[in-house]
Amino acid sequence: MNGIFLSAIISNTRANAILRPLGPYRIASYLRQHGYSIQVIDFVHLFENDKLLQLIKKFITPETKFIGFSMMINHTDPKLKNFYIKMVNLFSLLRREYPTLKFIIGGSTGFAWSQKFQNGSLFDYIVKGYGEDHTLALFNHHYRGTKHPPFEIIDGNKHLPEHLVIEKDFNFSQSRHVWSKQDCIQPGEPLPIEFARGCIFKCTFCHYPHIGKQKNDFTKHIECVEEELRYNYTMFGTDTYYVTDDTFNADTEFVKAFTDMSKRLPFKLNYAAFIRPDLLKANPETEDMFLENGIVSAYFGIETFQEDNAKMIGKGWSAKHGKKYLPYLYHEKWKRKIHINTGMIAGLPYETLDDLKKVNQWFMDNQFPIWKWHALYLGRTANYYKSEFDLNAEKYGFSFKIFEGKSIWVNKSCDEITAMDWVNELDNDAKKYQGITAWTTIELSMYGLKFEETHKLRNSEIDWNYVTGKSHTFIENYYKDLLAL
Ligand code: B12
Ligand code: SF4
Repeated sequence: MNGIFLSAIISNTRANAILRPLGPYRIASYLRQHGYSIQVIDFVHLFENDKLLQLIKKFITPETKFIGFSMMINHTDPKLKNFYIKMVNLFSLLRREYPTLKFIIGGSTGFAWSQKFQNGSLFDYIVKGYGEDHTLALFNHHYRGTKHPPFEIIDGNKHLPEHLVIEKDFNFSQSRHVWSKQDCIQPGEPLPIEFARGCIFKCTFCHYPHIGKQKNDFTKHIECVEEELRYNYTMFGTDTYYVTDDTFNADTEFVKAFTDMSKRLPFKLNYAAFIRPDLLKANPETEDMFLENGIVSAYFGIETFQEDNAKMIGKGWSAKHGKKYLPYLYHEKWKRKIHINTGMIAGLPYETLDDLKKVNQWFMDNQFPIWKWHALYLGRTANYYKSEFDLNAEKYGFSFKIFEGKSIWVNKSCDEITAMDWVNELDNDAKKYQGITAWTTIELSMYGLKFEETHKLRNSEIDWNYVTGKSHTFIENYYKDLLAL
């Protein structure tokens, strides 16, 4: 193998959730298209150390020059401490045993490891942002002797951020993601898929750097989408997807083309996606399209119903129309056929815990299946992906203080630690009324649980022992398939 990439998505609620991240596979597929052999070893958090090492060593050959790691999690999350230690120990060991290999980290939070491991002590390269062109340039340099791609030195590490111009080869709109036999997709497994990159909005709390794009920039041609869906169905029996786009309905024309395409497919498509309800309301014809095009679960980032907070984060619509539109859409228009998952933020300055408890009550009274609280994240330390809040915190009424040696934000109603406590309390109060998240309904479908059933059940009514058994079997089969390659 030329490169081996390790990856994991760790659910913050279920240790054994089975979710593939798209990023490392996109890079693997692109490099394979350029003649490199790449092995992704996924779900690394679910393997015991000796098994993981056995797998890695199986794929290290005299041709191997790169070991990669893909990260989407916040590594400072105390719940992920054990995983963090496991990966640091693993990479330290690999570096010692294979001193000539290059170690490379990517993914939306990969850069955050730079500050902790300075001067190339754990990784030789840090790829920041979308990584197809940079990673190909690195491979070409090390295998084919081409020019080294430009980099910046930060924390003594070599960073390859998107903004450093290199020769552009990757064309997203016409790109075709190919899942390979090497990826050991299990029969009928749901897969992540992307149709567009970048977001047309600019929310002030958002840490994603590609915001404020024009409507049609970086959207895939519908023919490429159709080809990919047909291929996955033929090869792996996959008919169910996690759509990773930030706003699936950013472009009404795309939603229309997608709906028409879904009807041409030789199977019934199912998917979950992030949808903006303001765009649905503004384009009511799309409300009907979603009843026809296979969506089973929609994720709405409402964040707040409070007017000043909503204006401040750039989602004024949520306060103005959210409480009227959401019940109409879920109960009347969609007749509960589409599961709605709402994301809310705790820690914005104009709401107290009592106010948020009333919001909890509103969701219960209106019989929504699931809403999730997230503590506002705002920080000064990360050296990439800065939100408008991070950059201009004082302008929005935030200041910072030190708590247990760490800088945390403070505003007039709470601070970062209090907001996290609020999230625990709000989640606890809501738990017994809630069902499962958009992404979990997709995962559970591969264990034979039907959407029509899981959407009606409360979390406590799901047979989690059965689910855990099935996810163990999944990992065992995946492990055997990797060994058999
Ligand atoms: C879909 C998604 C999810 C899904 C993933 C489902 C699935 N099956 O994939 C779910 C809902 C599970 C999820 C969860 C979380 N997410 Co999320 N998620 C996204 C989203 C919208 C898209 C990610 C994606 O797949 N993009 C498409 C792929 C192709 O892009 P990519 O992952 O960036 O990969 C590219 C590069 O990073 C790089 N790359 C990736 N891996 C590797 C590896 C190597 C070796 C190399 C060289 C390069 C490389 O190359 C890839 C191709 O260009 C992003 C926003 C965004 N648009 O990026 C947020 C985002 C990544 N998520 C975020 C967060 C905060 C989370 C959570 C922590 C939320 C929470 N509080 O629970 C959890 C963490 C999950 C975990 N524990 O691992 C933040 C990260 C913020 C930050 N940078 O600090 C983002 C940016 C959202 C935001 N606007 O703030 N997420
Ligand atoms: S929070 Fe979502 S809608 Fe807002 S800018 Fe970020 S990706 Fe776009």
